[in-house]
Amino acid sequence: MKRAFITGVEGQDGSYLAELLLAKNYEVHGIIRASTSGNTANLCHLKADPQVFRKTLFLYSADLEDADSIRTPLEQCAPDEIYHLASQSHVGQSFEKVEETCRITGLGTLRLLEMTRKLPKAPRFFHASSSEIFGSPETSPQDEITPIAPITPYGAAKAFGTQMTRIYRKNFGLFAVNGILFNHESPRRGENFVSRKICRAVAMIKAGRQAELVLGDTTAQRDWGHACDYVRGMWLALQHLVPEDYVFATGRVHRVQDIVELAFQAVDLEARKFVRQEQQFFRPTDPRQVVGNAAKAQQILGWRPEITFEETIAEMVRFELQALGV
Ligand code: NDP
Ligand code: GDR
Repeated sequence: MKRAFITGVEGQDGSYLAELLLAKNYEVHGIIRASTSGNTANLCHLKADPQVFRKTLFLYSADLEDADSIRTPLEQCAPDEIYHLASQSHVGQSFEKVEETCRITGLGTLRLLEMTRKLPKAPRFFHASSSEIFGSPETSPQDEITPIAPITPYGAAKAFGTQMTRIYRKNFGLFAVNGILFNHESPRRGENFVSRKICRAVAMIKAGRQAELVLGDTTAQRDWGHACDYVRGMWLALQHLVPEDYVFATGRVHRVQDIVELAFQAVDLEARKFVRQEQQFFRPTDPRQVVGNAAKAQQILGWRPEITFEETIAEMVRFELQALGV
């Protein structure tokens, strides 16, 4: 039985990855920070399962900002694979919390790499890197050799973690991999990310519990996939013979406005009657031309996204309606 250690296990990706690994007969160890501010519902079903919780799934309270809190469970677990997903992951918030973002997302990654290197038997290491490392790139689509040129504090922190992961691979011989992940969504997405914010608001408006949806830049474009496809990519990346970086993306680009229209259509409402824009949700800088080329992951790992943008938004709206009993 393989053992995996997941940071950020209670987040969107961490929870799907835990399910995937448990289904593959892994023993899964994950850390959750005591002062969790996010979605604590993602692991409820696993914690409630007596066949799983504390049998094959073990959870620890630990914080990336406190190296000692991580070292103990990491050493106890002695993992075969580490999936490093914990992060201050909100790009907009990174403009307000610049230093905190760099400490958690940048320095936190370095701390974990250093601890990993010192384990008696170094495990394989996956770092959740991001398309944000490319900023607003001059070439499209982006791939593994697109220059790193972040334009947001979050992007800069991820760029540091990405480069450190490469340095530990090259200089210390660690089996360390960057998955350069483009946006991916699901019903488990944090509520302040745009896809979830829209789908949740649409359900609330349909239920008569909310009057309007207030957004920032609805012309913004992203390459949006489904989280389940991306965690499968993470696992595949660590099974390959040699450690390499991979872009995970759909190669298709949509506007925020496309999510708005699909979500309102799903409940037979006219978007223009309920949506307005407000300055507070616009960002000082926002990447443009974000679209990934996942040809390398496809060729080497046999990875390709299976769930479409349209299916993802439909699933998210359905989930929100069900949660409200509509
Ligand atoms: P989430 O924000 O859902 O999950 C991140 C997790 O990290 C949360 O559970 C959070 O806990 C935890 N965390 C934050 N700070 C700390 C800390 N100091 N110590 C320990 N844990 C901490 O992100 P996703 O699941 O969406 O993304 C997973 C990873 O992939 C992240 O690193 C993200 O930056 C990256 N990524 C995600 C993409 C996406 O589209 N989803 C695309 C590109 C990269 P808490 O509840 O306490 O905040
Ligand atoms: P992003 O995702 O910044 O790409 O980071 P987010 O869903 O926050 O924004 C996507 C785009 O929508 C625009 N937007 C709004 N965004 C939010 N959150 N709220 C709004 O009201 C709103 N209105 C318009 C944004 O300006 C942006 O252009 C995600 C995160 O998961 C990161 O961790 C990850 O690294 C990147 O994706 C790739």
